[in-house]
Amino acid sequence: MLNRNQLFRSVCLLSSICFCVPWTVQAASQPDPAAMRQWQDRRFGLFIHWGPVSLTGKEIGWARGQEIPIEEYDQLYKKFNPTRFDADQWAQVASDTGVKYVVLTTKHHDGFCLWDTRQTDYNIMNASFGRDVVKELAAACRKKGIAFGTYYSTCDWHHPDFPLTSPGGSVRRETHNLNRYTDYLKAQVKELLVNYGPLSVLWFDVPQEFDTARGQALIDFVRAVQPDIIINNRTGAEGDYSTPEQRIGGFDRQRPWETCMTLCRQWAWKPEDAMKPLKECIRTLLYTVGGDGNLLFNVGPMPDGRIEPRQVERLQEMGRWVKRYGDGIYGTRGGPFLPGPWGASTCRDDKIYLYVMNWPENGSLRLPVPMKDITGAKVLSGGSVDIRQTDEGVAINVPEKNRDEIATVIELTVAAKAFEIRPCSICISQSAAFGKNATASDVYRNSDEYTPARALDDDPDTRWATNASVTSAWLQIDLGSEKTIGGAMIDEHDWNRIKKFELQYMDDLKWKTAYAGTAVGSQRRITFQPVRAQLFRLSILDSSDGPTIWEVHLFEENHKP
Ligand code: FHN
Repeated sequence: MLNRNQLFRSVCLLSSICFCVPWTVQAASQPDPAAMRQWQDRRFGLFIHWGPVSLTGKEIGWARGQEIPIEEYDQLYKKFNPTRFDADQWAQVASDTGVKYVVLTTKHHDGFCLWDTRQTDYNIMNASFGRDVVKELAAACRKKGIAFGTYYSTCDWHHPDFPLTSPGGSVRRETHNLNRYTDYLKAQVKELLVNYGPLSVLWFDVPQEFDTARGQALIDFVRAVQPDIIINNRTGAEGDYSTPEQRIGGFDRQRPWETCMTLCRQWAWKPEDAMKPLKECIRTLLYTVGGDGNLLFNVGPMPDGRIEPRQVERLQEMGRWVKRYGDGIYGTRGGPFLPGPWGASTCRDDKIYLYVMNWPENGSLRLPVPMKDITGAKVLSGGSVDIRQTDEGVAINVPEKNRDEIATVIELTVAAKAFEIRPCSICISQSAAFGKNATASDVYRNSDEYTPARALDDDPDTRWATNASVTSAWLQIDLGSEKTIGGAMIDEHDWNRIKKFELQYMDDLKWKTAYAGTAVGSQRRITFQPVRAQLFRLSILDSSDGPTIWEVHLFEENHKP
């Protein structure tokens, strides 16, 4: 009895031999919905960047013609003999890490192929090593029940037909043939699909010279060979999902996305490379899944074939944490509470998982949902949870001794389907200005990155900024309704440019002063005679240069700043 893989390969082989299936048959370029859902449910993958360049400790592809002369780079494979490569060991590391899929660079921009390809001699079978790495790793992953996918660089600076060459594709070849190169690329991709498939994903990259039409034709070609494959957005066309790189994507439940990020600094092996601490690794995963995305976390194995022991250890530490709290990671959707300085949340069916990373100074976290919707709460990291209704929603707290340094995991049971709760933000500052409508007299280059809203988002890493040489400016806050405000916190960038300011409120259509001051500085807290208004304004009357503010918090009279 053929298993799925054998069946898939025999159908491909049969159709390509007996029925001459026109490989260019027009196929739907949309992903199979079930396959897309399965890809999203996996949530966490391991990216592996490897090749003969690991002998040098320099960056794969980019070092060619840069730190390493092209002729020298292209001969490295003859010395490449990773005798300690053990695909089962890599698959075990993947399993220990808690990833549900692996993506290996089968061909990076340098054109070297890690499988037994018939399209070029520039491949692993002609290296000292002489073993089919893709075949061994695909088999080892499947043995572990881990989905296997392949990275395949759209650009190829080694191939004589590709228009661009090293360094970095910055040199245009005098003679080239993009159509012939595209045929080469398709023949290789078909080898990967037919001989090593079915693949979970085809991860294309750096589509230099590939316009949307060429990219979409490539997607259709791939989907004609394997209809349920998932393809990223780096063929030149949109593909099935977006790929924010080295950063966590924004909250987005509409279009699937996957953050790809390195555990160290370099994608390929680099001795003594800086490695991310465990807390950062796990919070990266939590913020990613909390945003409804996947995380593809990268390692660059050593030239002897091992994944560096300290990196294995870090991945296994991650895996132990993920193993404990995976219920809120795999098979969930992001939200309903938007990621923020407080933490992140995921949901599935009637469950919401809160990953609380920072608690408000004065205790409870405020969830902007009615208490009646919450029928249960438990701390997965152990201990008790206090949950009660307040006039601003549900207040939730966990005793300090039960809080987890990386994230305190609270599982809420709700009356409705959690995914249907409208996504909303959680404020940890208790500021009445949090998330409110903000306008300003000046915004640095009118950039979204520096809008006045950035000063009301509770995020200490975003700020309102103004243009250079601006010496006076204002930031106006509309609370939406009248509130009685008796305190504020203003956190100025440490450039400390502000020399004179007022906190004003609108009364009887006139701006009046609630507080007047000189320098602001870092996290300046002020109290004043409470005033009742809907509109408030930070009016900067004198500044040595464009003022810039991390946060403005307004506190109602019964809250302490
Ligand atoms: O140039 C590559 C880089 O080497 C690495 O493969 C990353 C992974 O997403 N992609 C390209 C840079 O965007």
